[in-house]
Amino acid sequence: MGMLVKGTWFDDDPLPADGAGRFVRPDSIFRDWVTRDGSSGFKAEAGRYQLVTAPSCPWAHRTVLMRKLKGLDGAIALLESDLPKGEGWAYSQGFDDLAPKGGAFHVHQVYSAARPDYTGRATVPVLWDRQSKTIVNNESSEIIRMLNAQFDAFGDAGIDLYPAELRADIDEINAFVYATVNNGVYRCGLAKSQAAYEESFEKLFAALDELEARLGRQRWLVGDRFSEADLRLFPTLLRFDTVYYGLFKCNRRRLVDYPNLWNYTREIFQMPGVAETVDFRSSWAITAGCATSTTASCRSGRSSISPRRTTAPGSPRPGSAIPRPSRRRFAPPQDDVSF
Ligand SMILES: N[C@@H](CCC(=O)N[C@@H](CS)C(=O)NCC(=O)O)C(=O)O
Repeated sequence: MGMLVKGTWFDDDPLPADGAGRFVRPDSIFRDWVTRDGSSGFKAEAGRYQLVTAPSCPWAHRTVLMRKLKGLDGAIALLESDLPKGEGWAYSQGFDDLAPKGGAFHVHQVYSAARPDYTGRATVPVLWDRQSKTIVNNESSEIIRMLNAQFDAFGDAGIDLYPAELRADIDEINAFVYATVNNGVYRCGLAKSQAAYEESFEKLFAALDELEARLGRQRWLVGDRFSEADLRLFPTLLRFDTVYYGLFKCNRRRLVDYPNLWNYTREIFQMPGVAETVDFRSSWAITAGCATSTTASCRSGRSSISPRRTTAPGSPRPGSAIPRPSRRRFAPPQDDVSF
């Protein structure tokens, strides 16, 4: 995947893991806030901020969804990766004085522009301040909170996906969904040991069973309305059968095998504006490290250990019967998978 070391791009980087082989997601580095009144140093203004994303990334998808649902298309510019990954996320165009170099613009240019000696991954999403030419924030859970509440002068102030009376419940379910599902699929796919994979696999499917039961009792995760909790679960469910079932070996059941979760995902997909934010083809191809977003010819992983997985899912169709693996299959993660 590659990373920046003191502002210079290196193609190789270690997959972060603990001693037991569990994938450990690095913390996001840029954690400033845009506020309505500008007291944070970053005032909410139309045209001032640039959101840099990639269509395959579920974390970036959250921010694109919130921007769309809040009607902020005209206020916050969006740059989505539209080229195969090279030095990380790549784009056919840059913005302002951040221009393509050698035929492509890369998100790592945003990081080194903000902090010339930056060491770390160049992840999306990024919220960039065009005025002070720096990154405000690169943590999706915080960017969506800002878009939800701080830009009401420029978007739909009638929509509040994190209302005060539901915050405690939203925070609680968010923490559960993040640990077991959002990040859980990555902990399956990027585990470096059989034990770490099995641990995350069991937690993931126990959580999906619990969410399935919950959605049998209520239409939305919290209260009786669509909230930030639903917005955060949706990008992972959307990619489950096409990406995580096969690529990350999350293969006990498909999403279509859970009637409530499947209907819930379809309902959100049909909400006005949501389908426009979805790109299934590049979600699979780019996550898998494919050479282009429109072909299925992937680079092979460099691991010398052969995957033992024998069953590949076809294109999932509701109610279709596909061969199930008789047991969970672990395979070392590909080294060019995005996380
Ligand atoms: N905690 C971050 C995680 C973002 C993240 O890890 N994004 C991945 C893509 S899904 C990324 O950009 N990885 C760097 C790469 O693939 O080159 C957030 O939620 O914003």
